Amino acid sequence: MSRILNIGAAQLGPIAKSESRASAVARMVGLMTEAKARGCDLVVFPELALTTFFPRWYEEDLGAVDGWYESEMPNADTEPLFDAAKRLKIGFYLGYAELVKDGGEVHRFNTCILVDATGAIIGKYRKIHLPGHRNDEPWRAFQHLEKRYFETGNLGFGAFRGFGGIMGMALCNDRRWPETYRVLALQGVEVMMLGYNTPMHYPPVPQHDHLQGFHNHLCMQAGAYQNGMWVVAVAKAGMEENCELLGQSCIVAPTGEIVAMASSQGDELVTYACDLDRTKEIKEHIFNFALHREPEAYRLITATKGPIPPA
Ligand code: ING
Repeated sequence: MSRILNIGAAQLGPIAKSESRASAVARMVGLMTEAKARGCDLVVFPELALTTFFPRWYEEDLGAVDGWYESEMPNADTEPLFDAAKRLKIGFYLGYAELVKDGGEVHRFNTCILVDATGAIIGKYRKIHLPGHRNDEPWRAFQHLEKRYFETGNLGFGAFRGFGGIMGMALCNDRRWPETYRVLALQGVEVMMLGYNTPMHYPPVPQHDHLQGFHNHLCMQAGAYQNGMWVVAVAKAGMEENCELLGQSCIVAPTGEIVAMASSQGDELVTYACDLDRTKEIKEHIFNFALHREPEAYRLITATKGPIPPA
């Protein structure tokens, strides 16, 4: 038995600060069209795929950054993506900055959605692991102000039935945390999709800069194998507003093997015929949760935020 899901990882090159959403959307519709031509059922786009990575600049007044967010989805700028999904009969994952007006309050999230081949939004996720910092840190070559511009996601790590399987979503820094994969796998997730914007230079620990590609794949290969899921990870890549972003978008099999990877720093589609039933080789054997997990021994994982060393 095999349930083949043809997935496209649609990497984007840089999006300039001055580039319109219409331009970014046109690039993505082009990749979606190519994905359909290659037989894809689903295409995954990066995190914050509609605009440049705006958390690299400090703004005192949050109102000054509102222009980077979407307050409706779909909207006039993104409608062409939904129309293309319907016309081509292909689903997509899209990362974007979400602004929510709730009564008199405004909430800002780093968000992604899963849209099916009819153009319906069947899943939504708001980023839980927000990296970086909250206040201006001028010592840095560039800022990473996700803790300033976004609230912690309030939808949890959700699983969604679609595309003949159980799908899960994450965003960027989430892929570095094993809890992300495990909470999704405990819901039966067979495919985890995520977009990322990862600077090659990490100001607090520059001696790791040369390891960005290694750490990127290390986390996802481990997460895929330890949880028996396909992982589809898609970069916004290249030199974007003087900040070099990691590429190497890839598709990882439940065995942990990288089966497809981008080799450019620009707009590039890589695809793979993912057999969702191959997840069983892992889920029913080496990482058969029901058979082998011992949750009683793991209580510390949710009991404390930080470590509690021995006295
Ligand atoms: N970006 C980065 C990421 O987790 C980062 C932040 C870069 C953390 C390098 C550690 C090292 O890939 C986002 N957007 O989360």
